[in-house]
Amino acid sequence: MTRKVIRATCPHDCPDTCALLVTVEDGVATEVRGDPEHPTTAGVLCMKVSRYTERTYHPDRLLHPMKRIGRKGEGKFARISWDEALDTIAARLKAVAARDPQAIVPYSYAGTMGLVQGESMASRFFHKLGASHLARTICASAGGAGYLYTIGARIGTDVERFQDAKLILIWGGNPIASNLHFWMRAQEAKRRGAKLVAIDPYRSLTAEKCHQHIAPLPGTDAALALGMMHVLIKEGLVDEDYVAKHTLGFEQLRQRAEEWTPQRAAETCGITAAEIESLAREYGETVRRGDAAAIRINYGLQRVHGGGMAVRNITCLPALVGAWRHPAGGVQLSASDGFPKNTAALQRPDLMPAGRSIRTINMSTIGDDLLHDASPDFGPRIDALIVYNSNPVAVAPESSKVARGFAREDLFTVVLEHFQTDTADYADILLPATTQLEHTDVHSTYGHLYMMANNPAIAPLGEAKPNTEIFRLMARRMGFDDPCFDDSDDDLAAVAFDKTREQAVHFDWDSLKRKGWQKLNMPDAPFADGGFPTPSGKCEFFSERMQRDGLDPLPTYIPPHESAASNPELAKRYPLGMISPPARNFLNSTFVNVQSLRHTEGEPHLDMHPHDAAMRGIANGDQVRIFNDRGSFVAKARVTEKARQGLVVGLSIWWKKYAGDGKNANEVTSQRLTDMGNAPTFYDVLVQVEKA
Ligand SMILES: Nc1nc2c(c(=O)[nH]1)N[C@H]1C(S)=C(S)[C@@H](COP(=O)(O)OP(=O)(O)OC[C@H]3O[C@@H](n4cnc5c(=O)[nH]c(N)nc54)[C@H](O)[C@@H]3O)O[C@H]1N2
Ligand SMILES: Nc1nc2c(c(=O)[nH]1)N[C@H]1C(S)=C(S)[C@@H](COP(=O)(O)OP(=O)(O)OC[C@H]3O[C@@H](n4cnc5c(=O)[nH]c(N)nc54)[C@H](O)[C@@H]3O)O[C@H]1N2
Ligand code: SF4
Ligand SMILES: [Mo]
Repeated sequence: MTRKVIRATCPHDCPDTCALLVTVEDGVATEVRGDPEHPTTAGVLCMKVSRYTERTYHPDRLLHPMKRIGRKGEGKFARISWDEALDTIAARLKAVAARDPQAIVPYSYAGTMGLVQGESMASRFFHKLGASHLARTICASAGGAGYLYTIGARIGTDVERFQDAKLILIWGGNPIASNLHFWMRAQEAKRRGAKLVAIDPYRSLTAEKCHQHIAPLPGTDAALALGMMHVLIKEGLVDEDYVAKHTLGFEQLRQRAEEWTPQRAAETCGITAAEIESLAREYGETVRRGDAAAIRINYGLQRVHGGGMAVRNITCLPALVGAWRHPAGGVQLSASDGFPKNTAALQRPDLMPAGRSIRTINMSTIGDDLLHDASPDFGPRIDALIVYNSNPVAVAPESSKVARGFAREDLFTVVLEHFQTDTADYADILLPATTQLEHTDVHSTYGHLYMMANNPAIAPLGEAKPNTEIFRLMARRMGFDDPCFDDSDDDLAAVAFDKTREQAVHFDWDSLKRKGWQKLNMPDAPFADGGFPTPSGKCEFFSERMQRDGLDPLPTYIPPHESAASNPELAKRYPLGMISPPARNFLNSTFVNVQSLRHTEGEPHLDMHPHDAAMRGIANGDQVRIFNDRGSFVAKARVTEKARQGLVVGLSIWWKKYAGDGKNANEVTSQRLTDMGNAPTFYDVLVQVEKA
């Protein structure tokens, strides 16, 4: 028997980007474990990925190209050859491109976060074709925008420092489920005497384990942060020296914060003024003592109308009190801008047809866009869609419209997938893609500071091919002869990071492949002495860029699109707020088809407060229908005080075909967008619930 251990990387859309060791026996992957030497992974994987071989060798893996033989959405396919698949695709795309290549739209997100199997060869292909651009907004662009206006780049406190903090605010995140290796650091901080505070409308697994849980109404975090600023300024907890040297607009901020008394903020947030006062005092006093106060913002709080502003306001707090002076202080939303990605080398925007402006389709409104006719504003109707690394029919908002769009008979749809997902059911041509164990990749991350390598552990299963290879073959069929379409996956990985930039001067693909991971060159406390990468070089309490973009240049509160306070008319019919954050055993919609993980989640649930349940005659375990004007879905009620009164929680994202009624939470979510970043508002939803 031959036995080897391969260095790999978890490809999933998770901040932890774990270093994996894959055991291969006689060409078969038999075990996937966490690398004990990698500092953030520390030998630990989440349940999902420790079961990785179950996913890779799943009996439902797509192993051959297929063409649709039933109705769209029905999921009936027949096996075809790669030649037939590629010939069909090339013929259809050429016909559409002859009219207008912008009628062709790529649709992809972070099924894999790899820089090679994500947007490298695929982007080259679409650039050369002159296809529409896709704005990849579905997850993080609202919070990202708020952070960028304030701090200048998505750089923050190193996750490896959090154990040294004395106070950690876990704000809009559920790290036990979705950021486990940060939670391990927070636990270590707790053992060393730190206090952990969760700020979350739902008593999540994480909130249950923190010392304190503050439960604001969804979409009101911006007001909470303003109330904290009010207290910090009024009680003299501001670091005047830091503010004078490294921030912009304090005087205007002071006036704005003055309006946000703890009473006013508390009313907006549905919590008590005392909670806001004591949180602000504890935060300010921790820093004043010379200890570290750290904030981990996660994306849960920015999936609402004012999500960008909420992140912006929270991001002002560390500069106000000087928390950045300590390497364990400050804030982390994302670490992604620490990585000097060489996007131009990977994606080759120079291949785009010269002198033509190309429209952008927002992935978060794909429902409306697929149903849109040609118009001068919109451009051509979407005639062809190529989906990879994403499952829009399950994950995109206002799903009934998404499904109607995908069902259009005149739309040509190609899906590259591991499994026959809800989206794959609508494909005209379905292509089998390799998993992380079968292909090469290189990774940046958004939760730690290591460049990561993924070596293939096993040969591709069946006739599966890497995304890169599929786009190479499609390029050849389209007659694209630029030599860049011959680049191998190793060639692509070798140019992934820009070695002229300080953070990655030591990047070398051959050695990274052998070692598995390598930390970026980054300062220990990134903003201890200011140096913010904003236009002013300061943390911008006042932002001219925001003013230019038509936003309030100062921290403010933007109410939800749908809440009892902001839309009382709608709330008469649909009185309950609904959020649908990630379930622990799924990763977005990935893993829902892995039986052991699905069985752990059970079935689609809806958590609701005993009072809200009793008013509707609903008992624990009843099947309930959740509905609004956009649609409805069915789930099993769990009557629990984890959901605050007035709020229901449906952990997600279920494949529709595994739900009793063939629907999921996105039936009721809306396509309305956030205040900045054009992101979806998944957690800004009003519904009614009744016994099914
Ligand atoms: N197991 C698992 N891990 C995952 C994922 C997964 O699906 N499953 N998804 C991955 C992806 S793509 C992402 S983007 C990250 C997301 O990871 P997180 O940012 O941690 O986001 P969520 O888990 O969506 O939300 C975290 C918490 O935010 C709360 N929340 C909802 N609305 C609000 C609000 O208005 N204010 C506040 N303060 N809190 C609110 C929710 O109740 C939830 O408990 O996780 C990644 N990791
Ligand atoms: N209601 C509700 N909706 C949400 C959210 C929510 O919290 N609530 N969260 C939102 C968020 S944060 C996000 S990020 C999006 C996520 O939405 P998506 O990015 O669509 O994520 P997944 O659902 O995990 O789907 C990824 C797909 O990519 C496939 N895949 C993985 N690797 C490869 C590969 O190498 N090649 C190919 N061809 N395919 C591959 C997987 O099999 C999987 O089906 O969903 C959003 N939707
Ligand atoms: S999903 Fe996240 S926690 Fe789980 S192995 Fe991957 S990177 Fe690590
Ligand atoms: Mo996400």
